Amino acid sequence: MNHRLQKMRKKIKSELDKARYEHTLGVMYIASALAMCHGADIEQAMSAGLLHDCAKCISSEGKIKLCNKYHLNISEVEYANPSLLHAKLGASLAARKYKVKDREIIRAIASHTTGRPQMSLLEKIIYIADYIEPGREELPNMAEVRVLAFQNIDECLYRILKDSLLYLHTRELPIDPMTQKTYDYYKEKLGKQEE
Ligand code: DGI
Ligand code: FE
Ligand code: FE
Repeated sequence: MNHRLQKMRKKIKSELDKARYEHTLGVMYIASALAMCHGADIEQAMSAGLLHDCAKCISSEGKIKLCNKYHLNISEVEYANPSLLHAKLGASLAARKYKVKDREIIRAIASHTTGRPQMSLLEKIIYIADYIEPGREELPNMAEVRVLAFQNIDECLYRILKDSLLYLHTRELPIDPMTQKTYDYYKEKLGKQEE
C-alpha cells in the first residue's frame, strides 16, 4: 500500500470504533477487487473505500453541528435520521481533514448511502462494496448479489436498491427522496417491470 493510503489508514483508525474500522478495511479491499474486475482505478477505489464512513462515528449532534459549520444543507429526512448525514459530511471531511483533492473520490463518498441517478463507475463500486464486504451481516439475496457485483454491475446495483427500499419499508423508516430517485432511475434504465 502506498504512503498516502497508509497515512490515511492510520488517521481513520483513530476516528472509528473497532467494528467500523474492520468494515472500512473490508470495503477498501472489495472496492479494489471490483476496480480490478471492471477496469477502474485501483488506488482511487481504495481511497474512497477507506474514507467512505469517516464521519460515521461522530454523534448525531456532532454531525449536525459540523454540517452547519461547513454550510452543508440538512434536509428534513436527514434531521429526522442524522445517520444519513455521514455521507455528505464524510465527503467534506475527506477534503478538509484527509486532504483528498480528487473530486471523484469525494463524490463517491457523498453518494455511498443513497446512491444517485447516473452514478460513475467509482460511485457504483463504493456503493456495492459497502453492501457486500465480507464482514457485513447476511442480508437477503446476499450470495446472488455478491456474484452479480463481479458479473453485471448495474443489475447488482438495482438489486441492492430494491432490497434496501424493501428493508426500509418493512422497518417503516422514512425513505430519503434520493434513495427512491436512484431506484426509479435504474429501474427505468434496466427496463424492469416489477412495481
Ligand atoms: O454506513 P454503513 O452502515 O456502512 O452503510 P450506509 O452508508 O449504506 O448506511 C446504511 C444505513 O443507511 C442503513 O441503516 C439504512 C440507512 N439508509 C439508507 N438509505 C436510507 C436509509 N435510511 C433512511 N431512513 N432512509 C433512506 O432512504
Ligand atoms: Fe456509510
Ligand atoms: Fe460503510
